[in-house]
Amino acid sequence: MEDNNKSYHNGNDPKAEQLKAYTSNHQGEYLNTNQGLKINDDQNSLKSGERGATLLEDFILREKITHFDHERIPERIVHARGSGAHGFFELYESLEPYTKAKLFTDTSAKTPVFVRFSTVAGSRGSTDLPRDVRGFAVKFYTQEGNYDLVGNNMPVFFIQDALKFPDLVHAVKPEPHNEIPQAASAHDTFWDFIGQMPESMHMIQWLMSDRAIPRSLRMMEGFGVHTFRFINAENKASFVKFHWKPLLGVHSVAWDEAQRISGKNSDFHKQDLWDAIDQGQYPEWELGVQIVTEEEEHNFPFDLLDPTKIIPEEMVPVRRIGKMTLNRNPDNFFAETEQIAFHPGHIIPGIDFTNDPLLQGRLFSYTDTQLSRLGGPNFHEIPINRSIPEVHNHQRDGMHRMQINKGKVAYNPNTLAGGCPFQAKMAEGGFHSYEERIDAKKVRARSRSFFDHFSQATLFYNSQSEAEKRHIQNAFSFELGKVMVEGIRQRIVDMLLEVDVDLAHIVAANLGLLPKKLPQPVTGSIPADGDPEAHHSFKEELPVAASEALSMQNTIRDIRTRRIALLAADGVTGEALVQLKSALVEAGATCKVIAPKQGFISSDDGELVKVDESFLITSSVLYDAVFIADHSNTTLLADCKDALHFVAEAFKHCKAIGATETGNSLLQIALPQEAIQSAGVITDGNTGAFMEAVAQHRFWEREETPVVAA
Ligand code: HDD
Repeated sequence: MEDNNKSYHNGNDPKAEQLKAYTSNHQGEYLNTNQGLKINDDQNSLKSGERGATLLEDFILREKITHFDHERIPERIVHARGSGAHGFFELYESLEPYTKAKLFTDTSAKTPVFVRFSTVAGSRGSTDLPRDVRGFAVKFYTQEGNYDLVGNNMPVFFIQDALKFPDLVHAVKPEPHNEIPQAASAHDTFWDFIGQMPESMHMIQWLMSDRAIPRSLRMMEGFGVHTFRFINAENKASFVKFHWKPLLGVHSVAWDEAQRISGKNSDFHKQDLWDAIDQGQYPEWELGVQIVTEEEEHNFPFDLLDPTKIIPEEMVPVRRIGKMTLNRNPDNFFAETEQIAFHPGHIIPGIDFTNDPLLQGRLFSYTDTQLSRLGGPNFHEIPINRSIPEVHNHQRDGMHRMQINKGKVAYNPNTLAGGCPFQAKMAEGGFHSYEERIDAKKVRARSRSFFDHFSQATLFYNSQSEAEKRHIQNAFSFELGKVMVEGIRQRIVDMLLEVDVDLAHIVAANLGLLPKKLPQPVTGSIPADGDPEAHHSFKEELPVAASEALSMQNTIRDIRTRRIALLAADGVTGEALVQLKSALVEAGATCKVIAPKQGFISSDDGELVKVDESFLITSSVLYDAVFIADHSNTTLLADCKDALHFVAEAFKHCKAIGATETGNSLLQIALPQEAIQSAGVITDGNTGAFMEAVAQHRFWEREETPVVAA
């Protein structure tokens, strides 16, 4: 029997090895048809005479056009727009007391992964920066088969039951009569649905927070969302929630900036991920778990099976058990990122499901969708989807079958093939569903323990910094401002009253409304059986008033991989520019020289300095910080309207700005005095202080400083 284990060690990447057999490179090869026939003219079709009609006989033309005509497959019904990368996962410590999954017990294995990040609502060709949830789907190619952790960058979900998923998606997608708006939740149907769905209020807080506009895919958290089960070798179960913690911290852009990025480079995140990996700045996340024993299941003032709830980290700490590194870009977007098929039902021994009704519905949906998206039941044979263990079963035939199964036996049990392939006992790695005791009536109902729709929404809001709260208020005001039907706006504002009174009043004031008390929810604890209020929401007292982990204010701050714009023109001080660049690059940042024109500028010492981008083709929103390089003569840059706009806009988006004494003349024109003196604006050319400011990410308090952005 094959040993799937050994190739995981000694730095080998069994998935990369497997994919090699399917990759091809045209270098030095002749052009030929799909039948292998060499082609000697790929410029002209076969005609009756040079000016004549094209002949049906031209099989080369027909083959090429036919293939082209069928190049597209349906995009994903949700999460259509995505970016992917290869990498690996390494375990810090064995979790043997909780799970028998080798992925989480074998600390010497390096498990290959493929990760696909996505937006949810937009089409495949939409922008990377809508206000939206981001998908965070990881396929682990383990020794025991594929394990998919198909999560999001937010730890909760809009709805509690999968039966509502098509309604949610129909509500958020462009409206069906006119297909407007693309990749946006700011429209009537979404908020109409949310207004009828108080269970969504916690998720809505996350969606209106800056988490919905990440600075980079590399700077967002990931969550498995549901509570899953770990099963150990003794078949004992515990509950587990999964977290991905980015080692560069969790950071977001400003909403005004997000909208501008969408215009300047709608592939901003895709490009950022690609470039980081290409330049060897490998994105990294630690995998964390919150483990709850079966005995502790009911110790919480919420239900572990309810996907609209987190377990606050103060109640169950996140234990960091390993690290994922993304170190290889795909060779081909379609073959890998587009054709990868995730499914929360792809699990391995040692991991199992819970009865979370959202998860239960997902277990049906994912395979089903691949059947139409990837065209049949053999999508597991597409190279990116293949497991490392070779597949041996009697599933046969179907569209696009690749495997050539030998012999005449396609059934089990059999004697003609010696009983092969054999069933594996548990001790041999066979999967065995957890024997959960179930003794219940068959009912179409929801547990009353799912009815607290507001307390965690309040917890989230209370945990935010002042700036984050302001962004949430503005996000609600923006989204509801785009809603045409006033009754829908009013309903949401009324619901917000149950989350936070100030929030409701601020948003209402921005919309010219007054929030009104809803008849529900009732405040108190879980209603008793037979209580007429039982189907209504209630609000539970939580033992935690605010949770540090929920605010991005408390995250890691790091200059590494930050993009710095160095504004320069003829007369730039060559020596100073070289020194500045090398200090920034040394610290792990990326620098680009931006000047009025592409090509070269000449420095004060007569040397030519290469320009990376002109103002025409770039924008401050594509950078984290800006430094006005030292010049012997500043008039050239200070006269440049684009340079002034660049600096004013960077200020507006609260970014670090640096300048030497000569750069100050530009600052004086671009910014009011109050702005020049504010935090994160370095006017004395101090490189260390500038780098410190870049690492801070943003100076949100500056949002209060008025600046007339060009
Ligand atoms: Fe889903 C795709 C995450 C609920 C049905 N989902 C999809 C992807 C992610 C998630 C990251 C993209 C995977 C990829 O990159 O290919 N979905 C979630 C999370 C959920 C969730 C975190 C709640 C906790 N999803 C959910 C429900 C259903 C679906 C309740 C249906 C009942 N999701 C799908 C789908 C998709 C999908 C229609 C579209 C494309 C695909 O599966 O492969 O089946």
